[in-house]
Amino acid sequence: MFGHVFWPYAIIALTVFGIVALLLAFALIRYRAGRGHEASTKSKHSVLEPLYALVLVGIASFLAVYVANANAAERRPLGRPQVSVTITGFQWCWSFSYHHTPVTVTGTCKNASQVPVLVVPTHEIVHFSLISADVVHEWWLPYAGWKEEAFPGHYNTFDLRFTRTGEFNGRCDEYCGLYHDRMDFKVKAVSPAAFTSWLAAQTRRAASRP
Ligand SMILES: [Cu+2]
Repeated sequence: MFGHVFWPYAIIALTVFGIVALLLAFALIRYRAGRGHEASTKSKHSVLEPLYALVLVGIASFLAVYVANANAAERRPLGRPQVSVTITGFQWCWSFSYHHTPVTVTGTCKNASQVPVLVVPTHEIVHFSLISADVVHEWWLPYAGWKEEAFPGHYNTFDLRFTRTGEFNGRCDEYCGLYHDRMDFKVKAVSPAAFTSWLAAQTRRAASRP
């Protein structure tokens, strides 16, 4: 995840803050008004000021490249996916369609029992394509540390691998209208064998539907 980005940022921020605070304290004490001191009439320092700007550009560029790299690493596909799911956000719930099957799970989100459950296998690569049917939503699964915008007319894709079984709560994290607050979902990670039999049962159910 992005955890490793925190410390370089924190160290640089604290160092810059420390230097600025020390310089400020030094200037306040050393140059405070007193007998024999005349206020300076200089409006700029032609060597130091460009130097500040250069240091600032240097630090900002380093951080920008560093974060862009971390982001690219995070988004790198994990490999050939075993399961692919299209997630569609709509006002105000979600639907999950499993590729190469007739299985689609759609919730209404009208109450806690109608929240859709996305079943996934553990230890396998699950590929997601995320889209919206109307306005911008955001698929947020805190357990996986993943938050992704759902745009109308454009697929955002990402891979996740769930390392343990369990049920994890997720929700829409982009204000999307009246019932945005109801737009929850659950991810249920089960063993690959349990996933296969779940998918087979759902496929049979979908096939027997008139
Ligand atoms: Cu939403």
